[in-house]
Amino acid sequence: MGLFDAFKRGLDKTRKFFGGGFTKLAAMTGHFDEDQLDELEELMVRADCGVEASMDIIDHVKADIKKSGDNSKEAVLNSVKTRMKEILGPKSTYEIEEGKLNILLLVGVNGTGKTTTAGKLAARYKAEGKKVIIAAADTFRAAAVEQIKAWGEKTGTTVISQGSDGSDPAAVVYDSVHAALARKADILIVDTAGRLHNKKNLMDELGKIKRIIAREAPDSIVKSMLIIDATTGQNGVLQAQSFSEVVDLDYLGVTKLDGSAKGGVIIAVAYTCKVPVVLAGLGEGVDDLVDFDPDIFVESLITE
Ligand SMILES: Nc1nc2c(ncn2[C@@H]2O[C@H](COP(=O)(O)OP(=O)(O)O)[C@@H](O)[C@H]2O)c(=O)[nH]1
Ligand SMILES: [Mg+2]
Repeated sequence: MGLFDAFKRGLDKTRKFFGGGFTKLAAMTGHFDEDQLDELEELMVRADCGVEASMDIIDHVKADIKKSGDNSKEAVLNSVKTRMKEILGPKSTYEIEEGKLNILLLVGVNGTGKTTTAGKLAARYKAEGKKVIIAAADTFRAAAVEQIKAWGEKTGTTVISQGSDGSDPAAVVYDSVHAALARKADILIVDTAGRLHNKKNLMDELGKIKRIIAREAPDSIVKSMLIIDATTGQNGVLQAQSFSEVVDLDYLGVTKLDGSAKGGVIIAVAYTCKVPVVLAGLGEGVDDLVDFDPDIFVESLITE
């Protein structure tokens, strides 16, 4: 299945919501006057594109109409798409550097899909012939270590863990970094805990992990990726804001686009937080992970 079809299938619910509303609006008169543009803005807010981004998009649509005098459905669709693509920015991809140890820290609140994404990424890199190690650094929940171990078995990936009884995540990272160096791994994926009661706690924990990495593997390439659950809508935007205050985020990954009518949240996140979305989770299976592509996303979100 091509990327376009994968997105299209994954974004089915959002597209039906969006496309259905859009068609209904246009069907009234075949074009968009002031009232219908207001309704379009409301529709985008309801698809979780965020109030500010939706207003921005409609402002651009209005400016385009003023310039061209064309307020047909096609013209408005095109303006919306163009502005959405501008907001999302150019395509950006997480790529590992050859000949180095690449360390990817997956962060985010509980249940967003960090562990699942770690498993999917492990499978992806294994398929490319890379040496992959996973650090089971979520030591807060008993089930968490078992869950990541299951992904390790499924994908044939070594998982470094120390048990699930509140042992120190930083110690797991220490062991994992050494295992990765000894085995000349290409990538170490660190599955962290989401449940850290407050910002200071989170900052301390991630700070400690980063210091250990800098000390034990100074030549490694370290990146942080925040995982957001699309079904949580605007909550995801708040998470992106608060995590970017405490962690230097390099990338965003958005999961559960398949189960959500709130795929528009990607627009809201991109508008408020200047970190590129690089991964999209489109299901629970090992292959349900794609590199995010803004053009394809927008084209599959808004189709006639
Ligand atoms: N439908 C769907 N479910 C997902 C996706 N990613 C994760 N999940 C599910 O979301 C739940 C929480 O995922 P998990 O990886 O444990 O989240 P974590 O707490 O951040 O590690 C699990 O039931 C996953 O199977 C996705 O892209 N689509
Ligand atoms: Mg987890």
